[in-house]
Amino acid sequence: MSMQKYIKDFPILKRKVNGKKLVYLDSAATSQKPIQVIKAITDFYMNHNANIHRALHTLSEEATIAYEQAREKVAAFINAESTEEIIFVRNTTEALNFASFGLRDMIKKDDKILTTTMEHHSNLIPWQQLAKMKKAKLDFVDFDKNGYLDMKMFDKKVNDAKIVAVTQASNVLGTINPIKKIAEKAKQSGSIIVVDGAQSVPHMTVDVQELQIDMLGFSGHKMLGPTGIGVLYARKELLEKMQPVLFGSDMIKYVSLSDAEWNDLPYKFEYGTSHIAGAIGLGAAIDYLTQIRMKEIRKHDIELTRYALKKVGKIATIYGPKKAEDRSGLIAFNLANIHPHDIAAILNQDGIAIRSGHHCAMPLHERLKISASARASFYLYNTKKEIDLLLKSLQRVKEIFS
Ligand code: C6P
Repeated sequence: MSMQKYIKDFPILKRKVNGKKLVYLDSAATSQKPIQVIKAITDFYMNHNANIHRALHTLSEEATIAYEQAREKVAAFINAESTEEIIFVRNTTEALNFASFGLRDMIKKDDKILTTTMEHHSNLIPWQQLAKMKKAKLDFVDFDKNGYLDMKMFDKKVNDAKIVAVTQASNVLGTINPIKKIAEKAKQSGSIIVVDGAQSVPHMTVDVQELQIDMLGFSGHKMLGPTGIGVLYARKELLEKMQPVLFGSDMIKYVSLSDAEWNDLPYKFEYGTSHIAGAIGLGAAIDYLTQIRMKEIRKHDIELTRYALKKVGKIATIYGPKKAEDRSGLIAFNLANIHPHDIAAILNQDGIAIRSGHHCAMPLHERLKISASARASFYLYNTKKEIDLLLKSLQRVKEIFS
């Protein structure tokens, strides 16, 4: 397979777990990191470490340049109009909290916030809290038995929505939602469209201008970058109207004893000392992904997902769309009545890492009438052979419980 040549870049994939070669099928939780990213972070700490935007000495200047170059890479990666639209945050969760509470002055009593029943908690709780704070209404678009969003329901509900908050790819169903269509309708209704890109940005081309979305959140750690760094993209015009959520340090232009004036974009939203090495690591991850090309990564995901749907689908119940083209690179499933934690524990004996539980999507699991699921998720370093090993191990689980 064409991606095979990149496996050697991931040092951790050489290790053994329980005496078996590691098969890492948990990239939707966090991806592994190539040596290029690890080296970029080490190089920063070994040769350039200093705080940014604060001092005139050489190290500080080098650190500032590297940090701002990372912002340029992020802007180019999602085709933002300018770097002013890229806010470095800690992760998708922080991005979506900044989105919701940043909009607090634009939401009033009885305004409608529309989201879906397939959201991760990170794109649900911030909106629940905003709705409670402002006495606004929270409404939901449901999904059908194949895991597709009910677009008729969306069409009906979007008309009077002030905010539409939706995931581009579900971390359980795998469904890739029609964001362009959703954004078009949201625009016609005058709604602000916020997209959770945690599972999409690492796996496919996401062009914010082409999609015409207002905001997008994503995490560096799911796209080969380090933990602790993420991105909130928002259109400049919107960021200008939004309020900061965390206050202090360099996010100001002027401070008196009684008040403060906010800094220019994007710094208005970047409180305290930033995760400088994290941003630089994310920049290196973007270089790596760009060199492979997102189109190729998407193709690889589809190929592996199609194979997994066919193979694992024979013995397990897989949730979400049947067509690999409509899904991101993951399958969540249940195997007979065996608890997903038992499945994961036995797979771990075989060196296979999967996730089990509610995957921070409790309402989605309730909607499926299950309490938990097992999930295998793929990235560019996974192979069909590893899916064969997954299947073999799942068969062993079945035998143990028969
Ligand atoms: N989902 C998973 O195993 P953070 O943790 O902030 O980087 O990402 C939150 C998040 C938001 N939206 C979606 C769709 C996600 O999948 C996630 C993270 C991980 O599924 C950890 S719960």
